[in-house]
Amino acid sequence: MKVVLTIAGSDCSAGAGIQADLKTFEAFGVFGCSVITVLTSQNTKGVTNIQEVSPSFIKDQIDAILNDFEVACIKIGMLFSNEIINVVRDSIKDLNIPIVFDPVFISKAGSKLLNEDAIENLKTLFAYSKVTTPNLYEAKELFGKDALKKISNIPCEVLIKNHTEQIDNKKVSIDILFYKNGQKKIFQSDFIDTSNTHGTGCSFSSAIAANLALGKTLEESVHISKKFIFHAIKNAPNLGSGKGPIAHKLAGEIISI
Ligand code: PXL
Repeated sequence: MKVVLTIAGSDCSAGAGIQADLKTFEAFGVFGCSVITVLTSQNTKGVTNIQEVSPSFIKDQIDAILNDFEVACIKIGMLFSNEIINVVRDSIKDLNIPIVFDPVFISKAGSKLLNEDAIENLKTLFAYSKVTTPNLYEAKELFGKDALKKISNIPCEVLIKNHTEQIDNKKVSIDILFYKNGQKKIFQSDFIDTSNTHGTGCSFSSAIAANLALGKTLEESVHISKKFIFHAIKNAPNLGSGKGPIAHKLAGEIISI
């Protein structure tokens, strides 16, 4: 069985973060391990508090996994502070394992998940990543306001996740994969008008990590993961009064993984 490791934050409401990553890994039949960087208290309405795990304990968690498991892919999510970015970078920089790096800034409910002074430091992780997966807001912060048109001089592939466009009077969800060689590939699905989007970003990135671990190409992984997220949103259980969680297990069954 393939092992995938997520290094990310805990969401006690279990729609996003580590919990969403593990549910996604389970749906794709890979074994998920989890290193927790921060604890968040939150629900579908937003984040009420954040507690950082000490850098040395984050290192202990990463070492414990890497000293015992053959990890096929790593997903990196919420890192929050410079201290956490630094310890994660030190722990992964010499590994020969593909990394899906989700540069988490903000939650779907609008809560801040990264300190302002850590944005530049976050970019140092691109050099160790196979692909980074910002949403449009994060992409503009990281690469400038023209990010959708052009991404250049980034040492990994860049997937800008889920922006909406109007095509032929129909709203669609678009993801754009920018390759290091300048080529790009566009993925499209129908837009679902819903508030059940909590954890869609985390789950998309962890689905890509699971598929890379299973030996799929990046393009195949993005294609399957987009389909997975579409069905997970479509079948969301409608929980909470804010941005509700999605249906990981059911989506896995529907796309018959
Ligand atoms: O989707 C970004 C994200 C990442 N990590 C944690 C989160 C969220 C969004 O809510 O809670 C822990």
